[in-house]
Amino acid sequence: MLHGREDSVQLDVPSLGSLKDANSGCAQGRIIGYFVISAQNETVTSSDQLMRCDSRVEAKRYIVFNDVTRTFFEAWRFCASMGLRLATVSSLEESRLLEQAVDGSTGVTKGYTWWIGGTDLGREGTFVWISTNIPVGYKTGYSNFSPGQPDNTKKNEHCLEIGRFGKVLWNDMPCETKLRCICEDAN
Ligand SMILES: [Ca+2]
Repeated sequence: MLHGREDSVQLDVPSLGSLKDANSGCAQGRIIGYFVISAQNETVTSSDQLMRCDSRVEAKRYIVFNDVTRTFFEAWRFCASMGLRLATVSSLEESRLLEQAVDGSTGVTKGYTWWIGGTDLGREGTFVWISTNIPVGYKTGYSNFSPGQPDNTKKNEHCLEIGRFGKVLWNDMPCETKLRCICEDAN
């Protein structure tokens, strides 16, 4: 996987000018990493700029979709089809932002539940954000499960929703359940 990433970088090495553009927009950390690899053949200054950018707080926007219900994997692909990704939540600050997005969304009704991007399908009890391949709580320890969750009811609950046991508290649910979903734009 890493090899593939490096290949893709070499196929599209950004010019110094485009690196500066990326820096001014403060692209998400994952992409900054790609640029740093390819920047090593350019100048040290571009690498330094990108590192400073990476240390900033990422701008993140949650987009709540209330019209159509989808399975977890349908929701995952739905977000990707718009250049977004299924929501990830890595801090209390982000969880508050998520709550604001839900409260401010159009057509929201009491009892609605939404997929976010966590799943433990790979290994029971170990949740990963499918959107970023980063383990839930990685480096932050942050999680926001409802008390008693995840409970893996009938040993068939492997995807994360919010809304069932409190507005932004997490619960594991069967992945084939059809729910509304929340995407994010972290660029
Ligand atoms: Ca559960």
